[in-house]
Amino acid sequence: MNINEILANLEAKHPGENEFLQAVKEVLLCVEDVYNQHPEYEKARIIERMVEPDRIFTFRVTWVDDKGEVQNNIGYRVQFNNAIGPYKGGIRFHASVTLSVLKFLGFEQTFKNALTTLPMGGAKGGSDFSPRGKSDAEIMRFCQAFVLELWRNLGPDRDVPAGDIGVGGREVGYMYGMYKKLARENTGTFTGKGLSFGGSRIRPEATGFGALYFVEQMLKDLNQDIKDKTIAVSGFGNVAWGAAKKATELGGKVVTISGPDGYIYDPAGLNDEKIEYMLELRASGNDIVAPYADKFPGSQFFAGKKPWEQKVDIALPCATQNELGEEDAKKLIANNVLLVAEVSNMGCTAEAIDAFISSKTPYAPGKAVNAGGVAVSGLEMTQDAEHLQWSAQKVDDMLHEIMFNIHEACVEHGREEGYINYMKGANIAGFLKVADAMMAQGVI
Ligand code: 2IT
Repeated sequence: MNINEILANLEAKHPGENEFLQAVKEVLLCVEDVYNQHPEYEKARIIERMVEPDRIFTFRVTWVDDKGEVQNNIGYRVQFNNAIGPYKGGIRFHASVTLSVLKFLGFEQTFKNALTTLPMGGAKGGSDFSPRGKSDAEIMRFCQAFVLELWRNLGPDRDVPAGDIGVGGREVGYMYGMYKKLARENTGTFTGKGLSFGGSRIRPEATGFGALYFVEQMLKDLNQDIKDKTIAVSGFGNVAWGAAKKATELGGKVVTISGPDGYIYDPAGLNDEKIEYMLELRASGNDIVAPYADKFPGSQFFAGKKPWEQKVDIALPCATQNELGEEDAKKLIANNVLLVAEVSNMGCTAEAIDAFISSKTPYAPGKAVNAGGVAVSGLEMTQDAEHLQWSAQKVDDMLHEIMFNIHEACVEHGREEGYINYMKGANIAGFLKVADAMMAQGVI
């Protein structure tokens, strides 16, 4: 079957799963030529096997809120592919979570994890539970109810969850606590844990830090560096925080952050105090950035708008999927943006990516740029397995090396006449590794 037939079949089988179909289409169009050069892949139906998750768990999560009312949510874990290693990927708690979203994330995770060079398969999970406005006790009860249902399918060599949108250190702590109580073992099994119980140094920073190490390499490809470059960051969560922190440390000037309510433009650029304030905004649980403008004079809040309308050198989507559309891309291109590096998963729509590529604007996809997060999760698994905790320096050095290697793989497979197509490079490199591992393990 050719790629178009496979896509048509998938669409017929999973109608309306738009995010999932979008993620699959991007990968398949990138790998089409390589796939056609390998008739053995077609014979083994590798792509048809790769685009269907190994299994999906769907379950009801029932919990009691602070008023004593019974609440119901839906929980999921999509174990997508374990050809390379145990299932690995985050848990997302957000009102927008659907099976389509988690399938797209699990699919992306499979290739991302392959790119890290570490032995990890791909998975994703979550719930439509919204942490917005919930008390700490409600969050804890929800996390416990979620794990009570899921725990038998997890394990240090089976499936290792972590955080994602709406799931940070606090939630991982509550989920791991419940897991440990039920499993009667202390073997890791979640990453992003606290430092006093098996967590890794640099894990909270890793997604953002790794993204900036990747951006440094992209700038090198352009014979540029980050000093004094203006940078638009979207979001204000863990990923945006880490990206802003490292970008600022390296001499870049981060001039925006954003939330569901709009964005902040701060022409003076973020500094340590403002970056710390991002954590406060997040801890408030209100999911808004507007208060920043009251706290820091000289900055401005634009209600209901996205940061991409500002003229900047570098754009770093750090919030969520499809947060940067075609019109946003056109504005960035008209403002001569130097490069766009997706730190959120599938942050750009397919139309936005087409606009970047056709204007030869360097664009790198989330599965390469944000892989530092899961890479340090992989290092956390290693530390747990050897019952040791490494220094921040050691973890950061390994993160550097991993991001350097991911960039090299993207360039190796994505070099075109006068342009590096990082998207194509990332997808081909990830695909080949997963495909070869599947081929070697027979028809299973
Ligand atoms: O999208 C991602 O790579 C994550 N949310 C992190 C996954 C992980 O297992 O650390």
